[in-house]
Amino acid sequence: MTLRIGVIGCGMIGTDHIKTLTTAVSGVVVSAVSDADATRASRAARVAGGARVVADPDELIVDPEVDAVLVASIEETHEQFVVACLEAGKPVLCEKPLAPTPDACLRVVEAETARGQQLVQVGFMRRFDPSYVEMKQVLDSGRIGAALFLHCVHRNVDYPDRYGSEALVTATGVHDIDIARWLLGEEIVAVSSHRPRVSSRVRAGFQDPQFLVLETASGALVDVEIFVNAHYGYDVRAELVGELGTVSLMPPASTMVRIDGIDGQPVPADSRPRFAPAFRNELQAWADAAAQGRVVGASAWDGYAASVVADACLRSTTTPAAAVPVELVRKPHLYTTAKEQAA
Ligand code: ISE
Repeated sequence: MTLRIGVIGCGMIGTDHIKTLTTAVSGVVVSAVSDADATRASRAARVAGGARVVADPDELIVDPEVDAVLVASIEETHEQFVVACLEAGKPVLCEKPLAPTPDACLRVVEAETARGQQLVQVGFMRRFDPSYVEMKQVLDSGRIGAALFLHCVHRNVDYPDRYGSEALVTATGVHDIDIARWLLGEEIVAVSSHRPRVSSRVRAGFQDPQFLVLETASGALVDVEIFVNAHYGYDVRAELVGELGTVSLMPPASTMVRIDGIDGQPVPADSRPRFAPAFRNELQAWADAAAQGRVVGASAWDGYAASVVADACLRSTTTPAAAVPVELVRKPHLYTTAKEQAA
């Protein structure tokens, strides 16, 4: 059976997903697209090889020729579209963040819990990146012992003007928050957020860089440098330090350039080349699971938990040097693992 996918939001990431679904994912077709901008929607429909343009996203969700929905519109619209997908009983992959606030994320969790069936996957694509997957395998194998530290670096070349300083945490650092929870397999219980000297290259009033310290339930520490006007390239790094050894990410590179006395690897300009395998694997895994009525990857609960941690980081900037506790609601049974149920 071919899974017919409807895509809401045809900006950079939505169109990139359409291209990947159309050229590199098996068993799917993008059957319908929708965007507030009709020109963008038509362009995306052509990328899909001739998808139907549906002007009203709510109509796309209930369209009988749409089996599953990918939401890549602006984050303020995510809750509304994801809840509509739940009401229509359709699997949905929602770009990160699940919604702009913890309360909005919790409403999605509650809507899904009330339905009693998981349909929501959140687009935390790093969970499908081969280098992070290997890092988790090394940790889970026990070879480096228990995790003590996770050091993360998240640098962008530049940043859209529409984003304020909070977005460094809620839209960018949220990837590192999710990957820390996933890699270490536990919740973050306290955070502190630091606002160091601002780069002189950024617009007035914009806080870049920022630095987060997250503490896990077992006491491991995660630090995250977020710097979104790093100019030289898109650079994501991580080193996991265990009791017996460490494991670091090796960003994919296919060439080594030697010129003018320098030996080096090119650095990509944004996340698309760096995480191309992750996006492809994520979309394939989502489509395969959706076709079987399952959800893989980050759940609505994960989207909610990441948002609560991000929100605590934002609150911590108003109380410098004091750790702010992270308080989650009780995890619904729907999201608990067999290990958690046995405990
Ligand atoms: C951006 O907000 C994203 O969502 C991308 O996935 C991420 O890789 C990038 O660094 C963020 O700034």
